[in-house]
Amino acid sequence: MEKSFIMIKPDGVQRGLVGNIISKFEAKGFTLVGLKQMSVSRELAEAHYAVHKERPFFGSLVDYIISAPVVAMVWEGNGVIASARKLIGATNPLEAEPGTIRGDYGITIGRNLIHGSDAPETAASEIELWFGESGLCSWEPALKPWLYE
Ligand code: DAT
Ligand code: MG
Repeated sequence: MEKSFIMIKPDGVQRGLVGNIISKFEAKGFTLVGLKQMSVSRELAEAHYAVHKERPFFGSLVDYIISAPVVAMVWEGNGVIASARKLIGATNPLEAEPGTIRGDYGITIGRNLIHGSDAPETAASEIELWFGESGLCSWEPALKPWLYE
């Protein structure tokens, strides 16, 4: 079953939006299989954003991610990677559609609330990076929304 790594960034936690954000994924019908609030080391933040290490915003991005706890999650379900990106909205919250998480709650790219994996390969490597040691809680919901299409 497809999985995506989703992280509520420090601004989402500081603003008390954890419940609202989790609700959107739950209500959509995806299955939560990993969840932890944690402080992030500089090493982990740099590894997570390694693809952006040559970009001018890399330093401030890493400083932001390690500035306060995040909520790291893994959500499971058919099509969850692309669907989560739609729920999250465009990278720049000013360009994100109303109804999306960034569109509803954000106004600046430097505080855009949430991360979501962008492809199956990145999802697999991000899940390994963030949950490799603690592992996931796989379970089968009694009600499976994806079977009722
Ligand atoms: P996304 O988080 O939508 O996958 P990304 O992978 O291109 O976006 O960039 C990772 C994060 O880096 C993004 O959530 C916010 C920050 N970022 C991206 N482009 C930026 C820019 N031009 N200026 C400042 N921060 C930026
Ligand atoms: Mg990205």
